[in-house]
Amino acid sequence: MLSTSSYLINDKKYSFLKDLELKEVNHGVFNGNWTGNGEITKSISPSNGKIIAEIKNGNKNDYEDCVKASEEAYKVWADLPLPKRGEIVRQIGNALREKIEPLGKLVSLEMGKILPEGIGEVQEYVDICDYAVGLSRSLNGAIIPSERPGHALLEKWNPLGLIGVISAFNFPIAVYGWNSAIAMVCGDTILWKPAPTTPLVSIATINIISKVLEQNGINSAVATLCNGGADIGKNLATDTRIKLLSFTGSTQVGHQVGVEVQKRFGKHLLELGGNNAIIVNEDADIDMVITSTVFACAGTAGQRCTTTRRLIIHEKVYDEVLSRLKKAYSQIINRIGDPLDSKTLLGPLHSAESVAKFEQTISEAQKQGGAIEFGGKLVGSTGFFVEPTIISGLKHDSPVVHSECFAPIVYILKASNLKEAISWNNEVPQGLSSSLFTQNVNNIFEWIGPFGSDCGIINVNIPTSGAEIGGAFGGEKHTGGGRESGSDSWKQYMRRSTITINHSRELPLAQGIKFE
Ligand code: UN1
Repeated sequence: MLSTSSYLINDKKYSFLKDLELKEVNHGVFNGNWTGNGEITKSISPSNGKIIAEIKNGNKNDYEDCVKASEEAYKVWADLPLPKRGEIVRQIGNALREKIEPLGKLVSLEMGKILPEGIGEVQEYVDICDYAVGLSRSLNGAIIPSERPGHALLEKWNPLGLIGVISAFNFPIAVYGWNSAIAMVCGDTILWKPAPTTPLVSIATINIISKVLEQNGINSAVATLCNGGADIGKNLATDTRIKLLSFTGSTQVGHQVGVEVQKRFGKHLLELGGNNAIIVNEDADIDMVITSTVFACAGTAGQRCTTTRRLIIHEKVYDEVLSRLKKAYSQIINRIGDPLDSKTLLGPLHSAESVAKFEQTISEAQKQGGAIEFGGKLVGSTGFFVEPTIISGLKHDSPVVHSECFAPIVYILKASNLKEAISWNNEVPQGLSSSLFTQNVNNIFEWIGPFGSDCGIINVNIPTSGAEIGGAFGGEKHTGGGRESGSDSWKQYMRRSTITINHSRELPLAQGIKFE
């Protein structure tokens, strides 16, 4: 029998696990019932490398059962009035609110981000539930003027059916929340494949959702779960029963997913890598720059897709920004530690693999001419801790500057004017998030205009990370082009029907064509 590791069960510090009622912790599959007949996977704590729990993944049959159960649940779910589905999502939001503390702690324990960020992530899910409830009473179609007498031209939105969500380790709950809360009110059912390294968070989340569904007499296979590896991902990509596949992860894997889904003319929503820059113009408020930069570069140990990886500084303020930034970094270096500890500002990287990539990138940057201004080393001998790192001296188009490494490494670049800085912002393959710090209104409009930032997210006087749920989240180019969360992202979870109704006794053809 597999269970949560005894060191956790017996330690008071982890008593929050009881609040999450992780009774079936060994089962990584939910198809209306908890099961799992695949290989055993281990959940590891990034703070100490110890095993938190062992989980039974899903195999091909488990996947098949999830699809069938979800398709069955769809028949009833899609037929409910939208506000009724909104009411269920409201209750899910409330159930998450009640468990925000233990769930946030579990995110910190399993993913490694500090507790305020773990809780913040659950808050993002709560927020999107509220947003989805509003949507359930406002999502509407259109009536378009028809050119023919006695005809009505309408646009109506219908659910897609079963959708797949593949989420990444860095936001093990929020990104599922963005997708599932919106998809649920839209009338879809959802099959979730979480990152292989954050199974417990997924189990705790589905545990909460399924109880709400069951309390309302609804088939809980509306939200199914299949933990597993690349095999389950491949199933989702190639399966014509998955009407939309929402994928968050690397550009490389996302590219393969996109091609596979496209081969069968399925829909995909891709949230891939970023290489986000903050531009500090000569007229920037430097106090705001420093505070924002520290959070955007070192927050979440550099593991957000919105993390700032390039700091493009006007030559007139370059020295000042660099020296103040180093001072700020020297304060966080004393606050590296257990993400569940309230004093910690910088938690560990997520895995041993992430640490290896950090080391590789540092040595690559040095080979390409980079100088370490701050950090660059591993911290301690247990867990996956690294120093927040600042690297100068690289060319704006060095290969290492153009690639994404999920670690707290920022490259600082000296630009001679805003035009040059904007062209550097845009020259990378990725196009997720970007920020400009300036006090000049003309610069702001240049930045948000057709020749400004080419990213999906364009900020002014705030960092690149920390987007609100109300806007559409996503990016251009190698970031994949998808948009999820707020604004009109809901349209991706539905199919648009253009409807023409002839309510006359005549049969006029469009464009005035006569065919008699
Ligand atoms: C991600 O890194 O995959 O904008 C999502 C942010 C968060 C979401 C990040 N609200 O930083």
